[in-house]
Amino acid sequence: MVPVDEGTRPTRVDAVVIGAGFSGLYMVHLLRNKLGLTVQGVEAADGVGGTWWWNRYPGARTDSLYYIYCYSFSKEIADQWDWNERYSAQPDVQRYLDHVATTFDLHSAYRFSTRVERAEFQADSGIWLVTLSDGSRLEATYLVTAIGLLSAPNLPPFEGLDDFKGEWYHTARWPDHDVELAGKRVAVIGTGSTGIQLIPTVAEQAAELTVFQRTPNYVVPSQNKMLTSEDRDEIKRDYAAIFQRLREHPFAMPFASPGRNALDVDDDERRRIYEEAWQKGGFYFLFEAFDDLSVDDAANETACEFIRGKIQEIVEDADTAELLTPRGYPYGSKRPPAGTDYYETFNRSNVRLVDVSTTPIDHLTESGLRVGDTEYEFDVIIFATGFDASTGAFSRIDIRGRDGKALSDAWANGPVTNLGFSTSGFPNLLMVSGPLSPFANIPTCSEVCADFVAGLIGYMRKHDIKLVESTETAEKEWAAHVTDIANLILAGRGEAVNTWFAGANIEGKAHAINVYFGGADDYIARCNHSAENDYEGFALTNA
Ligand code: NA7
Repeated sequence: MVPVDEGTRPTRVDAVVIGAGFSGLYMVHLLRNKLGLTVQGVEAADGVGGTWWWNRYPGARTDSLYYIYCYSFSKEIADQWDWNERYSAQPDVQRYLDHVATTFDLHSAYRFSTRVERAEFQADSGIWLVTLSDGSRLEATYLVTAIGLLSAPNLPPFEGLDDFKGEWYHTARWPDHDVELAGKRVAVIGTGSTGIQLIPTVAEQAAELTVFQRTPNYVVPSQNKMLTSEDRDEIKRDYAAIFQRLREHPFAMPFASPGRNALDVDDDERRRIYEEAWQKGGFYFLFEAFDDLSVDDAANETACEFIRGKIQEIVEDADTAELLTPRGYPYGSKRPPAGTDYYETFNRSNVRLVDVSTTPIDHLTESGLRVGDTEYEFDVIIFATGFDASTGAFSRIDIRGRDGKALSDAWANGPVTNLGFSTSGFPNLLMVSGPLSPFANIPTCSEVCADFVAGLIGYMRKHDIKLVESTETAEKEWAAHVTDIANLILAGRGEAVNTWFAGANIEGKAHAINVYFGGADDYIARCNHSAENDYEGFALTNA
C-alpha cells in the first residue's frame, strides 16, 4: 500500500461513491446530476463496468434476457441502444455501461485504478475520512457503497499455487487481453453459473479440457440467439410497460405466473410443459412452467427428474452422464445456471470430467494438480470458484464507524442492515444493493436502491438533517423477516449445498443468509412505505 500523505489536506466532497458498475454509475448520476452534490467516484478497475469489467472470461454473458438487463431510468438510452443477442455477452454489457457513462458524463466523476483502503467515521465532525490506495484522502458527508453482490473473487486456499509453473486465472479477474488457449491443456475448477458458461467455450479452443466438478448442477439451456431488428422493435414499442412489470415481479423478471402447480397435472402434461419451458430456456424453466417449484419439495423433484432425464439423453458416456447428474438437493437451492451446449460439451473427445466430491483437489504442483494419488498436468488452470458474496466486498475495506468499531466486527455473525441500506453505528454509510437487499434482476434492484438512497439524502438536505443510520429495532425486524422468508423457500436451504446465498461457500465465513428472497415487488413497497413515513426504520439525527 502506498503511504498516506498526512500532510496534504483531504479533498472535501459531499459524497464518495465506491464502484462504477450498474449501481455506482446510476448513484453518481442521481447525486451529482440530479441533486447537485459534489461527488467523487472511486473504482478499482481501469474503467466502468463493475462485474462486467472484471468477468471477461470466455463465454461470459447475462442469464437475464437482454431487454431487462439494462437501465430503465432513461428513455433516451432504452430507445437508442441496440442489443445483439437474447442474452448479452460481456463485451456488449460493458460497452453499454460505457455508453451510459458517456451520455451522462459520469467518467469525469471517477478516479479509476484506485481502491478505497479505509474509511473512518469522525464522530466530532460527522464526516467520513476515506483513504485511497494511492495514499490520498477524501472527506465526505456520505459514504455510499455500490460495490456489488458478487465482486470479491473466491480463490480457495489451494496449497502449492505458487509452485505451479503454468498460467492460472480466476474468472472474475480475467485479464484485459487475449488468453491463448489453443493447443493447450486446460483445467477448469468449478461448475457454478460461471463454469457452465466457460466450459463449452474453452472446450472449443483448448487441445484438452479437464473439468473438476465438486457438485453437479441442474443446467437448463439458455437458448441464446442473435436478435433481429423486429425483435428489438417489438420490445422498444412496449418498453415502458415491461419496465413497470419488472417492478411487480418478485425476481424483477418479465414472466407471468403460469397459474398451475406441478402435481396438479398428469405425468404426460407435466412433461409437455417442461419440454416447452426447456425449449424457451433459461429462467423460463423456473418461472413459467409451474408456480410451486421454488417452495414445494415434491413439485421441485419433478423438475429435477426432468433435467436428470435430459442429461441421460444428451450425454453419450453413461459414467460421465451419471457424474453430471445432480441428486439430493432441490433445483434452485443453488442459483440456477443457464448454459449453451453444456451437457453436449462432455461428448467431445477433448473433454474429460473429474469428480472431486469425495476426494478433493489435494494441492497444486509445478506442472498441474493432484487429486488423491492422481497427478494431472496442465498448461493453464482456470478457477471458476465463485465469490465471497455480499459482505466479501465490504470486508476488503477497513470501514470504521462510531468509536472506531470495525464493520467486519459488527457483521462477524452475518450482515446486519435495514433493507440493505445501512447499519447502526455507521452513520451516513449508505449501501446500494447492500447485504439483505433482494436477490432479483440486478439492474432493476440497483435502480430501486439508488433511488431510495438519493431520496433519503435529498430528504436529509431539505430538512437540514446531518446523520442517518438504521435503528436497531428495524434491523432486528428485517433480519427476522429475511430469515422467515428464507426458511419458506428452497433457495433458503443454501447452507446445505454450500451456496453463497448463505455465506456457506467460504471457509470460516459466518453462515448467514445474505440476500432477501421476499421479492423485489415486496421490497419496493417496503422502501416506498419507509420513504413516505419520513424514513421509518432509520434514525435521522443531528448528533
Ligand atoms: P458459484 O456458483 O459459487 O460456483 C463456484 C463453483 O466452484 C462451484 O461449482 C463450487 O463447487 C466450485 N468450487 C469452489 N471451491 C472449490 C474447491 N475448493 N474445489 C472444487 N470446486 C470448488 O460461483 P459462480 O462464479 O459460478 O457463480 C456466482 C454467481 O455469478 C452466480 O450465482 C450468478 O449469480 C452469477 P460446489 O458447488 O461448492 O461444490
